[in-house]
Amino acid sequence: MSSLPLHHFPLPGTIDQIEPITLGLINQTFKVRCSTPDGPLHYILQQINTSIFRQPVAVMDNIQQVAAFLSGSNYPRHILQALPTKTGESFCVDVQNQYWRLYPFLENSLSVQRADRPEWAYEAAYTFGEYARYLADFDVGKLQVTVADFHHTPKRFAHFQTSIGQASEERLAKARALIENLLNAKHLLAHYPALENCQRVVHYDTKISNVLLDAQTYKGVCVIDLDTLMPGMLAYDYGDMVRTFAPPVDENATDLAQVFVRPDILQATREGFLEGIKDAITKEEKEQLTDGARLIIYEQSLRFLTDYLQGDLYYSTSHPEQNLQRAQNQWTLLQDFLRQTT
Ligand code: GN1
Ligand code: MG
Repeated sequence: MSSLPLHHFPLPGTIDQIEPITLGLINQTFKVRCSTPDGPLHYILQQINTSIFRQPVAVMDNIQQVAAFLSGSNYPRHILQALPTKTGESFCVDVQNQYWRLYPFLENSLSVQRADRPEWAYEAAYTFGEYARYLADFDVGKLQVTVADFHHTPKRFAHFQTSIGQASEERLAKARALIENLLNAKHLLAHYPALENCQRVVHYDTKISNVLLDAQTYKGVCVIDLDTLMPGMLAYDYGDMVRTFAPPVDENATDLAQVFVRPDILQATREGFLEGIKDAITKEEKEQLTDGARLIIYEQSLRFLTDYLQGDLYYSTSHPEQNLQRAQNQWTLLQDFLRQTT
């Protein structure tokens, strides 16, 4: 950890604690504490995973452009913006050619890992909806597509099909039943063409932990994890909210009896999102939301199973079956969502 490139940043006082934060599946993150005469200050240091974000400079440019746009509006919440390095950049590059950025840690805020109360689901969905509303006039042509075809479900399906041909016999045998199920659900892709008009600024990772909440009031404080800010459709972000808010357990849960859609949370999520975005959503976009959720849940199951069949190249895992279990979990969630919405 002594190799962390903190010397690139003009930090105050003395760094006296660095702890890893291990919740995300993609980037490496550390909480850094500096002791100063006025008391401790905390920061979030994060390495950008360049095997996934192959254009880290473009990622940071998207984040800073959106931050500048929101700063020029009357956006009512904290705007996540990287702190400048000693040379005024929004990131630094270490001796191993790794990219890092530093964010202020927002004191008195917390992130909940699960939407266990309808009020939390409402508040986080409202905050994401409001974010989209304030960005409705941002020219998406200025954003770079840093991960191509991120929610192009038909292409995710095609990768899945390819991965079946590449998998080991052992993994194929273990995944056989789920592979059949996912192949047989291909008809869901018919909803995709209506969702291909990417004219919105989309977050692309709208789990509840990506809205910091006020530690006392649980009101939204800040939208975080902006690496995937890209052009997209509102239905993508709504879909990922449904996928991650609605079930009482997360995608790692293996007790599938616990994987279902909680109707009250689903309703709070929908209401929060629609009240947050207000009249900045069109009738057509509103009609696409539920189809978007179906596709995003289906897609996540495809993505986890693809990774399992490819030997866990993308998502970090703690045991060999984990991506298969995650794919099963998401498939189970999809079944319940379809049951409740058709
Ligand atoms: C990844 O690392 P994390 O949790 O922020 C992934 C999302 C997936 C999610 C599933 C860039 O996000 O798309 O939905 O894992 N991000 C990327 O847990 O692939
Ligand atoms: Mg993320």
